[in-house]
Amino acid sequence: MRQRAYILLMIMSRLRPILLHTLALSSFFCVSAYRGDSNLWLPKADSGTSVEYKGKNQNAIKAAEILSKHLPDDYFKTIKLEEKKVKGIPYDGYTINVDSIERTVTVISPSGEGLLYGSLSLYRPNNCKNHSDYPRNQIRILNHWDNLDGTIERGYAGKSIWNWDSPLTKEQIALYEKYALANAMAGINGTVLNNVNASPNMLTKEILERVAEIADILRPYGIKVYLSVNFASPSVIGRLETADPLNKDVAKWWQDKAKEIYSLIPDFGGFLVKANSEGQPGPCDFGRTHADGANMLARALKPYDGIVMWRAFVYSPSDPDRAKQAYAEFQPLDGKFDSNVLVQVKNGPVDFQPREPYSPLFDGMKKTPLVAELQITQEYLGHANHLAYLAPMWEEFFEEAPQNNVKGVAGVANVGNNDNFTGHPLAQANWYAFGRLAWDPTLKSEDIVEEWAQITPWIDIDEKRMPEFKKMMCDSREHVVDYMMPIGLHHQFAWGHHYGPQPWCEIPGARADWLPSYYHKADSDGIGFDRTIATGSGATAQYPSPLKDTLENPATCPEKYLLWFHHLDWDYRLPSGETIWEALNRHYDAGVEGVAEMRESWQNLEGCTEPEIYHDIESRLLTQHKDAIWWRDGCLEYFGRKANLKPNKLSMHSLEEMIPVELGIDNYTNPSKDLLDKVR
Ligand code: GCV
Repeated sequence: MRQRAYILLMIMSRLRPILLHTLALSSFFCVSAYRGDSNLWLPKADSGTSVEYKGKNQNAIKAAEILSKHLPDDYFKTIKLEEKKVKGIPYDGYTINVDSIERTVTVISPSGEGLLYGSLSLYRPNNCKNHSDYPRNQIRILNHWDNLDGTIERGYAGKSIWNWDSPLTKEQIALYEKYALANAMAGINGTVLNNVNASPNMLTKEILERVAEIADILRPYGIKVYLSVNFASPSVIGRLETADPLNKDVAKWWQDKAKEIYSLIPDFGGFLVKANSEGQPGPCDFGRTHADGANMLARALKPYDGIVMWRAFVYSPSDPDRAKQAYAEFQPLDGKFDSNVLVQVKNGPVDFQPREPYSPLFDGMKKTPLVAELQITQEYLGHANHLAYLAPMWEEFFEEAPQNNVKGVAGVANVGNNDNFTGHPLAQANWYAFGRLAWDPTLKSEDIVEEWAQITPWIDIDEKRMPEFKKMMCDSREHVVDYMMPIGLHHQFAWGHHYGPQPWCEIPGARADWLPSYYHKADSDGIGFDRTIATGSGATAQYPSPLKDTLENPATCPEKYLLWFHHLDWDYRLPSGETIWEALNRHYDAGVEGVAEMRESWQNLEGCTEPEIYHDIESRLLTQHKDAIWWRDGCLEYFGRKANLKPNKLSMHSLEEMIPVELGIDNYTNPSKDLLDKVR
């Protein structure tokens, strides 16, 4: 869109003067690469402290090494690490005793991991005090969707940090150490190195040797390495004629492979498997069940204490409701998995949308340990351009979904080889918050973000400005929901790369459940997906009572999930008295307004980081603001045309302009500001 028309339209729509001012300023900013914020939340090197540790545990030795390089608190002269059992402290928990007279801190734990976590906890603000803690989940794991060619599926911070081609260089080792310490400080204890859309070549000898090198670097930091495996590996790299899990040769192939892996990596964690999903091979190709497949792999890993995390992200193209399918396929298998299998379930029943109700499998799998899968990378939340602090979303999930059988939490990583690791500098907070919530899901988003800001060296926010920073961060995800898909709308994204709105998307021959119209079902009468038992797909029946009944009735269904579960007339009135159309307008406008407020907050926070980072974030917020307007106009213009209604505010973009917009990017790319300014 041409600049003059753009400004004219802005004036017409009476947008805030601040927006006009900053949009005009924007063309002067040119953001270059910088290295300033690559230190994540790691402590600064200084004189360190004197440490006493007499044991031989590698994690405790690492803790002692870190403490001797970085002083957690200059009041204390000595830190003692003691490995011993303490009543009430589990294996990887710890307790801290402070002697203020002797100026000594003692970290006590039954394990080296506990000593490491206890030691690292001392770097959190005001944490050199008597306290105890332990991880609520045994598995706290990143899932990298990194490919062997260096690309990262849904990765927006550059290429993969893993190197598969040659022995590691000094720089790579230093990078992995930084990654490992950052993870350990957040409480993360595992990492799956490669994409769930796994190449069979991942299990070749050459690659496994590289995996072993990485595992050696991460081990002292308490981080186990895991791999995603391709279920057809025996017939691709093993040259067997089948990958049927009930075939003896296939089972033997996996047993031999496990033996080979453990000979290289004695503490290898296990396998993550995406099977019979989005074209990946799996046991169903041979008429077997997911349990048959998972158990066969689990038995190969069992002698070494390895585990299988088997994903429940499945949906066939033909079913009338994608949201019901994982439950329909997996719930009947509850109780049929071996003890070292965990079923890994995405937080919501569709796919990492800005807001989803929780997956009913968290209710339905009563006899199976589960791993809750969250997405840290922002596939559906504006990639690395939009500020969306995700802890509030995860907090909502942990509060709403039953956690009885959840033994692990997995996060699809937002880590790449960009200087700052995460593309958007503030997206580092999501990586950190993921780890902290995996450790203790009862922590509060606003406390985590304050803690993160206080320990992150490239950011310096005084007490006076902290409330503004916290508000900006904590409100950001709700703004995204508002300007993208409020009141339960979902999957209105552009085809393939999922950046920007495309409620109008039509691709000849495409799977229906990959198209926005499958989800919004907007027509001249109304909008929304009817998932009720009474008249719709019956997805509400997958939830237990009384929740089922609450969701079934539009009068009691929470507004945030209304169009997820109901198809409602345009003039349907919410309890507030608003029609659906009015409520949609209110939310979309609030989303745009919310981004304008975040930009104002960021201006008020100027000086809290070095200018280069400040301007980078400022520029990304401007892109987000333009994108929010694009989203609002795209959705309200499109739905308004269906409903024969006009948006409340004059749009800045017409549907005729927006429909032909093509970003032309792949699934590995964050669209640049210049590209977006050119095409949208
Ligand atoms: C790794 C969504 C994403 C895919 C991803 C898949 C999954 O469909 O768009 O990129 O594939 O989820 O979680 O397996």
